[in-house]
Amino acid sequence: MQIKIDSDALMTDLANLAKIGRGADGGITRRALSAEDRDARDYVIARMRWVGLQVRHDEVGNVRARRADDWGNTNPSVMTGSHLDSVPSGGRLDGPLGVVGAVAALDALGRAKVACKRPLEVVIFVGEEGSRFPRGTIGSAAISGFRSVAEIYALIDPEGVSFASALKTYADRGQPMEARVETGSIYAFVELHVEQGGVLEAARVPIGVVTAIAGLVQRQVTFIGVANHAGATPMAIRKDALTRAAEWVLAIEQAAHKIGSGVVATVGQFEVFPGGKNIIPGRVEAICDLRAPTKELLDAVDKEVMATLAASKRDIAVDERLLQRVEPGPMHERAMTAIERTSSSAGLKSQRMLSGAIHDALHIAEIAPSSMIFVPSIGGKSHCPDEDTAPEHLVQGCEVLARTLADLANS
Ligand code: HGY
Ligand code: MN
Ligand code: MN
Repeated sequence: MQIKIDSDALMTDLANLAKIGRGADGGITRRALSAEDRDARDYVIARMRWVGLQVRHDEVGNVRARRADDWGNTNPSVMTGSHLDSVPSGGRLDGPLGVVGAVAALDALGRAKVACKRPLEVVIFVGEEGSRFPRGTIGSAAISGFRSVAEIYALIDPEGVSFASALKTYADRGQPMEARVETGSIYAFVELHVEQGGVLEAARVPIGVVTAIAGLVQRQVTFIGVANHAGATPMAIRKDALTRAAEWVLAIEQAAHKIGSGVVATVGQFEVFPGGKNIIPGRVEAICDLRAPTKELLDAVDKEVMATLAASKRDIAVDERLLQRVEPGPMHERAMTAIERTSSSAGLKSQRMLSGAIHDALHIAEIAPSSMIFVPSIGGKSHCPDEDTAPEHLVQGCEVLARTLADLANS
C-alpha cells in the first residue's frame, strides 16, 4: 500500500493550531469550551471538510467526522482522534497531533483510493485535560458512558459556569448526535499521541505501542489555619496553613518513592491565601494528582496520601474531596498487533509500552478494542512550552496511523 502523508499540510496545521491560545512564553492555553478551544475546533472542522469529510457534533460537543457515504455504512467503525484543549501553558502537540494527524491519515488513504470495508471516523474529544472543569477526558467519558451527559452538563468551573452553558459558546448548529456509543459499534480505536516521556527517545525507537494506560486519582485538599501578623505573632501560637500543606506535599513525594513500581504523585496546583508577604497563611488550597499502572498500586498510594492528611501534630483543620478517579486500563491485542504489523510494513521499529499519561483511549477502551501510537518527545518533555517532536517522527506516526486504520478497516 503506497501511503503518502501530505507533510506540508500536517506541519502547517500544527503551526496554525499552535497560534491559537499561545501565550508570551510560547505555551498554549486552550481551556475546554473556551473561545480558543472553539477557534481551534473551527480550524480543524474546516480542514476536515477540505479533505472531504462530513462533520457532525454530539450532545457534549465532541466532533465526529466521516466520509459522507461512511455515515450510511452500518459496519462497526474504526475510530481515531484526540483533543484540542490544553493544560495552562502547555505544548503544541499534546492532542492536536492526534487530531490533524488523523485528518492527514484519512486524506492520504483517500488520495491513495484505499477501499475500507468498515467506516473510518475521526473524533475531536472535548475537555480531555480537565484544566477548566473538575474532571478530564469528558468527551470520551460521555461516549463510553463512564459519565452520563447529565453529570457532564452539571460540571461547574471555578467561575461557577456550568458545562452546559459553556457548551453554547461552541455555537454548534443542527441536531446533535447522541454522545453514547454502544459496545460493538466500534471495531477498533487507535489514538496517535506524543509519548510525553523519554522512553522512545532513549531507545531510539520511532513508534510506541501502548499496552495499558495508568489510572488516576485527583483530590482537592484545603488546609485551614489562622491568618495573622507575620511580625507580631509568636511562633508558638501560630496556625500556619502553609507549613502544614508543605509537610503534606513532601509526604506525598515520599509515598510515591516508597511504593515505587511506576507510581507517581504530584501537587501541581497550590494556592496560598490571603497571599500577603507579611501575613501568616490562613488557608491553602491544593490538588494532588496520583498515578499508578494497576488498581492495587493506585489504592496503595491513595491510602498513603490520605494517611498523611490525618497524621500531623499541627493543629490545622483539613478539608478533602475526591475530584476524580479513573481506573488503569489495558489496551487490546487487536489494535496493538495492527500497529505493530503496519509499523513493520512501513519499515519502522516499534516497542510496547505503558502510558503514564491519561488519554481518551482509556475510556474508549471500555467499549472498543483500543490502543495508541506514540511518537518520541524530545527530551521526554510535555505539558510545557518546549514540548516537541522531530518532524520525521510526526510524519511517521501519521503514516503508521493511516496504515493501521486501513488494516483494521479491512481485517
Ligand atoms: O493528565 C494527563 O495525563 C493528560 O494529559 N490529561
Ligand atoms: Mn495532556
Ligand atoms: Mn493529551
